[in-house]
Amino acid sequence: MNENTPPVAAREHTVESFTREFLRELNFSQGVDLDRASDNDKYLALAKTVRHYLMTRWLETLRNQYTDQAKTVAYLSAEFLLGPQLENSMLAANLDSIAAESLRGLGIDIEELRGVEIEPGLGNGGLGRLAACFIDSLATLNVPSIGYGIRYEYGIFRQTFVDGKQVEKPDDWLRLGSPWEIAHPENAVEVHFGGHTKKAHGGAEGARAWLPDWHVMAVPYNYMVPGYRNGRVNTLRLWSAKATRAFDLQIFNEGDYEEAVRAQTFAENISKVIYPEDSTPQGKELRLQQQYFFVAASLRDFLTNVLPPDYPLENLPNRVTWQLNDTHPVIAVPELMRILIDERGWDWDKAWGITQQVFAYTCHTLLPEALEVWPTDLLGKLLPRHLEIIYQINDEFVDQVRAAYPGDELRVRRMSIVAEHPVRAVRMAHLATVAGFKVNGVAALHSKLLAEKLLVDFAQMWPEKFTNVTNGITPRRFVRLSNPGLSGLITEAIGDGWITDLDQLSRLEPLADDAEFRRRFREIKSSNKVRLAGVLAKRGDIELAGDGMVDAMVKRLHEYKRQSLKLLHIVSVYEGICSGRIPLDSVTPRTFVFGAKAAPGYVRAKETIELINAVGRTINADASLKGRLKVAFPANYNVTLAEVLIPAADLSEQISLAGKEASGTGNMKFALNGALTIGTDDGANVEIRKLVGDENFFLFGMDEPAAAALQASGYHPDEFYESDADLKAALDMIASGAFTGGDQGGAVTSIFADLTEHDRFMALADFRSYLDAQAKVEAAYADQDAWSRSAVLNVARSGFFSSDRSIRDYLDRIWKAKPIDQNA
Ligand code: 7GP
Repeated sequence: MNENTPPVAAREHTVESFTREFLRELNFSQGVDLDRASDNDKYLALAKTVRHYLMTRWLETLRNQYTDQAKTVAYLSAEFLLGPQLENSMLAANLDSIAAESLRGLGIDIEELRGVEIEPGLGNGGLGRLAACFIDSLATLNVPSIGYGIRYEYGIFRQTFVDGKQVEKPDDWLRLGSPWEIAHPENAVEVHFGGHTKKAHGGAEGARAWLPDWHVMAVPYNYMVPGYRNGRVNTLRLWSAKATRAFDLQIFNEGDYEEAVRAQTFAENISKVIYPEDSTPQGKELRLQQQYFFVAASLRDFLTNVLPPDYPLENLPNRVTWQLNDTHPVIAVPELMRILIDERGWDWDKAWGITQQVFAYTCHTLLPEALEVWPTDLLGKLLPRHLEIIYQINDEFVDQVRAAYPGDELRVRRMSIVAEHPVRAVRMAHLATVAGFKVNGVAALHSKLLAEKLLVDFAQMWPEKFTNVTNGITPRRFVRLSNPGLSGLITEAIGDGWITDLDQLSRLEPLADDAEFRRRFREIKSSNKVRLAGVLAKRGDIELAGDGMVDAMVKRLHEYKRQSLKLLHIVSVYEGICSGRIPLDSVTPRTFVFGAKAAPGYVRAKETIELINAVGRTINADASLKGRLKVAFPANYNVTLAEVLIPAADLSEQISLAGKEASGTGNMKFALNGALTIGTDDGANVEIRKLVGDENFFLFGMDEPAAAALQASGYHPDEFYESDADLKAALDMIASGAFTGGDQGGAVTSIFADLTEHDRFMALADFRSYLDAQAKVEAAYADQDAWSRSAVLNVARSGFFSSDRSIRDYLDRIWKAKPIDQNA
C-alpha cells in the first residue's frame, strides 16, 4: 500500500468487511456495544459506515475539481428539500444489499433504522425539492457542480392537527445530530451588513468603500451528493450563521453579558428557521438577511476556495454559471459587481460585462404577487452599497430601454428594476432578468406565459434570453427507492439501464398489452397500498377504503391549486349518496388522500384544511357508507411520506386553474409510478398528457386562454352556483353546517362566501367539467385490466420527466458545461 492508496473504506465492501466497519463505528464513534446500542446508535453507525465508503470518492471528486478547473455549475438555492439520506446514499454507493445482509446477520432490522432518520426539511415544496433532484442528477451525470444554500436549524414546520386545525410545531431536525454533514468552522466566511458607504481612496473610478456596522460568520457544512454508482460525489455546501467571537468579547469585556448574548442570538437567528412561505413572499428583513448571507458566503467561497489563487476573473464565464433558483439569490448580482469594482478595482463596464455572463435565472411562478420586491428603505439600511449598485444598473438599463423604445415611458416604468409605487422598491425578478444571460421557465406552457405575460416586455427586448427547461424528478429516489416492487418488475423486463436512462422505459410499451405483466403490475400496486395503509395506521386512526382506489392530492395548500375544488367533488358525491341521487353500490370504493401544509399566516389556506378535516371526519364516521368512501389527511406531508404514498396511488389530482401552476413535479412522480392523472391543461400536465396520450389522462376545465377570457369578461361565480343544482347542493351542504356539527360560522362561512362571491381561481367555473371527468374516472376504473394498461403506458411514456433530462437541457441551453467522467 503506497501513500496514495486510499484507506480501507475505498476498497469494495464485502458483507464481512461491512459488518466489521459497522461494529467499529458502533464501538468507537457511538461508544456502545451492540447489545446496548439504541436504534439511534445503530442508525448513526450505519450512516457513518456508508459515509466512510463515499468519503474517498468525495475527496477524489474534490481533488479533480481543483486540478481540472472545469466549468462548474454553482446552483444557488435558498431551499434544498433533501428527504432522508441513508437509503439514497446506500443505493448510490451500491451498498444497499450488502448493508441489508450484514445487518440481518447481526439481527438488526434495517427497516427499523430507517424509521429513526429525521429528514432535513430545508425547503417548502416544489422549488426546494426540484433543487434536490437537480443536484442528484448533476452528480449522476458527472457534471462538476456545487450546491449552495442555508443550513436552517429548524426546517419547514412540523404540521399537526388539533381539532382539525393546523398547528405548527418547530422542526428540530438536528436534535440527535446529523451524520450526513461535516462542519468546517475553520473555513468560516465573514458576511457584512449595514453601515454606510463613502468615496474610496484610490481604486477604480466609481469604486466606493463600504463601512458595514455589523457582521456574522458563515460556517460551511458540507453534504455529500453521490452520483448513482459512478464514483462521483459532489458537494452541497450549506451555511450556518455564527456570531463572531471578537464581537461578543468586546461587549463582554465592557461588562454587559446580557448584551453579548443578545448580539449572538441576533446574529445566529439568520440561519435559525426557514420561511414557511410558498408563492406568497413576506417582506421580512430577516429573509433579506438570509438571502445576502448565503449568497455572499457562496460567492466568496467559490472565488477563493474553488478557484485557484490569482485566477483571472476575466475568465469567469468559462469557469462557472451561477444558477439563480428563483429570485432568492439575486442579491448575488450586485455582490459580484461590488467585489469586482470595489475590491478588485475593475471599472464599471468591465465588471458589468463579466457579471452579465455568469448568472442565469430560473423563474418558478406565474403569480405576479409571488415576485419578490424589496423596499429600498430596507435594502439601503441592510446593504447600502448594493442599493447604490442596483440604482446604477437600473440607470443604464432604463437608458437602454429608452433607446430601444423612444417615447415609450409607460414601458420604461413597467420594466424599471426600481418600482416607485406603492413604495420605492427593487423588483428582484427584473434585476435577475436584466443581469442573467438566460431566463427559463420550468414547463413549456410556463415559459410561454413568462414570455407572453409575466415578463413580456423583457422577452420583446431580448427574445434570445428566454428559454424553457421542463422540470424533472430523480428516478433514483422516486421510483427505484420508493417503489421497489415496480422497480423490480421493470428491471426484470428491460434490465436496469432505466435508472440512469429513463427513456428506456419506452421499452415497456409492448408489455402494456401483456395480461400477465398487467396482473403483476396490479399486484404491486395493491401491496404498495398495504404498505401505505400500514404507515397511515401507525400514525393515527386513518383507514383506507379497502383495496379501493387511492386518489391523491398532495402539494402545498394554495388557492390556485384548488384543494377546494377537490373538496367540492367529495362533498358532491357524499351529498348525492345522502340524498339518494347516487346509489351507494354504484360508487367506486375510494380513499381521498390529502397532504398539504398551509403557510402559517395564510388564513384561507388554513380554513380549507379545517374544512377538509371536518368533511373527512363526517365521511369516515358515517357507517351507512359501508367504508366505500374515506378521506385520509395525514398531517405533516413530507418527502418521507411522499415516498410511501406516491407508489400506492391510482389517481393523481393536478387540478390548478390553467395558467397558474408553473410546472408541478408531483404530477410527474405519480405518472412515473403508474397513477393516471386527472388534470387541467396547466403546467407540466400539458406535456404529460401529450406524452401519455389523451386516452390515458383525464383532462377537464378551461384552458389558459379560456380562463383568461372569462376573467377579463367579468367572472360571476354566483351564476355557476345558481345554475348548477349539484354544485349548489354541495355548497349548501357545507353552508348548512353538516360537517361542522351544525356550526355555520368560521371556516364554513368564509369559504362559502369566498367561493360564491369571489372565487379568484374559478373553481366553480370548472366544477361541472371536473365532475364529468370524475365520472369518466369511475367508469374507467371499473375495468381494472384496462386501467392497468393505461397505468403501464403512463410509466412507459414518462421517461422524459427524469431530472437527468432536465439537467441535460440546462447543460445544452444554458450552462454549456461538460460532464467529466470521474473514472476516466
Ligand atoms: C414551484 C411551482 O409552484 C411549481 O409549479 C414548480 O413545479 C416548482 O416550483 C418547481 O419548479 N414554486 C415554488 O415552490 C415557489 O416557491 C417561488 O416559487 C416563487
